[in-house]
Amino acid sequence: MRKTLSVLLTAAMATSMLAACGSSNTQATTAAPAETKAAETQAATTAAPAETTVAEVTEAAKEAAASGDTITVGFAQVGHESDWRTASTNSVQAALSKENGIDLQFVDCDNDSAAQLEAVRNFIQQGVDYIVIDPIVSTGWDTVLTEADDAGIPVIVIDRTIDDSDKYVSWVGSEFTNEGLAAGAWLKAYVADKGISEVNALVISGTTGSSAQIGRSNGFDKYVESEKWNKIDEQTGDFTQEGGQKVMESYLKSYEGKFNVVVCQNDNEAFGAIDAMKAAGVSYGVDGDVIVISFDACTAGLQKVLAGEINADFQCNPLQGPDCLNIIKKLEAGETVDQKTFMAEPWYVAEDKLKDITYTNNSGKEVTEPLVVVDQAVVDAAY
Ligand code: GZL
Repeated sequence: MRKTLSVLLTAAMATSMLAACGSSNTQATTAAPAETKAAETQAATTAAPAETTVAEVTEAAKEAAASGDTITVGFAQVGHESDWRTASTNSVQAALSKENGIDLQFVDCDNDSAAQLEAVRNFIQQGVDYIVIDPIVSTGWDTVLTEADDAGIPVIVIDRTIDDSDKYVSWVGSEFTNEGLAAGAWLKAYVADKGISEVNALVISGTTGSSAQIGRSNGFDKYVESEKWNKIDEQTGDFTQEGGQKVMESYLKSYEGKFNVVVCQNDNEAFGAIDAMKAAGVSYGVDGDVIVISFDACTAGLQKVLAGEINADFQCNPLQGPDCLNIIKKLEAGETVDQKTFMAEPWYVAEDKLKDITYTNNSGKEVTEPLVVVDQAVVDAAY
């Protein structure tokens, strides 16, 4: 609120001057209506700068006076493409709340990288105190992060990574390559235990160029190479259920009867792939012909693991809200913050056969990690 008030005052003066000479309408347009509940409760604003009225400025001044030191945070969220994303949005909005002294400006960028860059530029123009970004893709960021840096606005990155700039104060998220490596290590142990000699795998990948897609693909591919598995095809389902279904329908046309594993890079893609296999009469899961591997381990995903429809689900933890708040509070107190924070993420399986997996992780360290057999209590505790 500190910066926003001064910007509002400036904008109000600019608007009244423009009005005097017949300015064009700078009315804000709102982002694509967010499908997530949480996003609906928070007015989603977007790229176009809002038209500021004197009344708004007075209101802001009144609010700022009443609320003392409210911190304004601009959050450019990927979109609303998955159950995981809903949990991520809910987590950030619950933590960066008015009760916690935060005025959150939320923008649902609807999986559109250009809109996300524009949203960040608007936050800079508004003069927010902090910017939080979950980057749709991992490149194309250095210019706008330089602009935020020049404006003295700290940037916090959550979930996915930005790989072509280091102009942000902290990142909290997942080691996506380890997720892919763990999936490969589990599949190696699982087919050995089942006496399956051949792996003919199809991959439905996430949003192309997102660090989640890059990491999961790279990690799993290490096992494709080392175990000499046959990876028949890899196409993007864009982390959506519709995408997963469409890609699996296409795969069934081309490869029915020729594959025994499908790797879906998130649960929503797995739901779509399962619907397509069910419609085609192809059996899948614990008692089926096709082993189903998924990522995220959201509640609905773990329900399908419990039902034996998904054989293994590698969690990706979306609950970065509290970390975001903690980082902002530390920065406000002039404390240093960790540059990188990795989320803890369990690996879930349908069958009580393998106790753990051992693999060399992305840091080159050999690790042994437990496999959690899903029961109703595990589902009930999911995010
Ligand atoms: C991963 C996250 C991915 C999830 C998908 O951290 O960015 O995006 O795996 C989500 O469900 O859409």
